[in-house]
Amino acid sequence: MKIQSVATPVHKPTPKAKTTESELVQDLVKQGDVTANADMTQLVKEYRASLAGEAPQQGYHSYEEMTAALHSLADRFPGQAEVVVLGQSAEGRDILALRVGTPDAERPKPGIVITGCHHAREWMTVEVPLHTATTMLENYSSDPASKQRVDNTVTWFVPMVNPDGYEYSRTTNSWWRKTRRPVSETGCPNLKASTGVDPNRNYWDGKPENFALYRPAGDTPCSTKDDFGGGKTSDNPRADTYRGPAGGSEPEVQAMLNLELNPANHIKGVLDYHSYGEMILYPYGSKELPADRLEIYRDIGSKINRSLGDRYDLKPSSDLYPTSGGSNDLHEANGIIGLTLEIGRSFQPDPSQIPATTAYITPANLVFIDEIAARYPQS
Ligand code: 0X9
Ligand code: ZN
Repeated sequence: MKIQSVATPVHKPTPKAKTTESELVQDLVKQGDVTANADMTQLVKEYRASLAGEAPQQGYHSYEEMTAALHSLADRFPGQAEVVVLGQSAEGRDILALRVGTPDAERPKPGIVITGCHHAREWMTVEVPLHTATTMLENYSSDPASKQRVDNTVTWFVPMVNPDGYEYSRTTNSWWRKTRRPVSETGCPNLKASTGVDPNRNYWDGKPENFALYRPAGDTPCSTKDDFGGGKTSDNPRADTYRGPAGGSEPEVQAMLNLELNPANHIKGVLDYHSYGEMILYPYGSKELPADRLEIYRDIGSKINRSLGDRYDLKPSSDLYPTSGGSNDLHEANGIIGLTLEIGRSFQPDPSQIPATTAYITPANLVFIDEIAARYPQS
């Protein structure tokens, strides 16, 4: 008997005619995908796989698998962890946090947020928060330092801030960066509708005094000619760095700000994972940090860097490239320590790299938690 293979239908974008290494590099440069510390060979390999619809999705958690992993941790450690729904994405997926540690309304513990996957294609950034949460909980009863962290802080792990974009990147176009909301109302007659907003350009807390962090002076609405950072924050809905039709317009950003700025949560630090570039970035992306704050960021940042073998570059976000509407700018403006870690040297390393990468990065999270706990002890 002949056994017929039943292949799962997968979407394959039409491969481009141009396939030489140098043409792919040119594409990547033109698209703004080549930044500091790129592993060009690996990046080109990933891009080529993306164009052929062959990105290595097996091994990275899907949204469903990530959801199951968080619930499994909450079930295994009911006294220490709980799954919390922060809000819904544009396509209606729950944006999930695993809250590790028990809040104490009488004597508030410092709140910490560790986020991954604002940007859809940055797959490893989902794995890092998941792995750190797992490690902290699994070591709870054997390692006094783990127990102390879990007991004395409340850490919210949000592995997938942008679940719609992530699933689209995993299944359809692995190079996708933004969210997936259809933006039909751009608010600008001259700008055509498109899909998706860059969530790391959309942050604004609704406070007039912080509006310039979303749209700096001189950047005119509906004009792409004066886009902040030379286009790295754009009013063009088709751009990969589209800031959205208004500050804080996107449900994913609203979900995060509702968590982070709610006084009841006592959030003192946010560590936001991105890829790639082996960098530790501190605010601002859109202006300069005052000296007293700079000192704190340099101190925490260098301790994180030590935990990474001093391999990372510690610098202001604006040194990478200036942007507005970035998460950390709004954290800093609200008195929260906000750092970005750009991990790795490409977007989608082979899944065989996941265990080594997450093990290497997890100490950075533990140092961050310890630093926040030391600076803002339980009151
Ligand atoms: O552009 C971003 O949002 C981040 N880089 S990424 O390649 N992951 O997209 C950098 C965020 C840090 N902020 C600024 N550079 N302003
Ligand atoms: Zn990113």
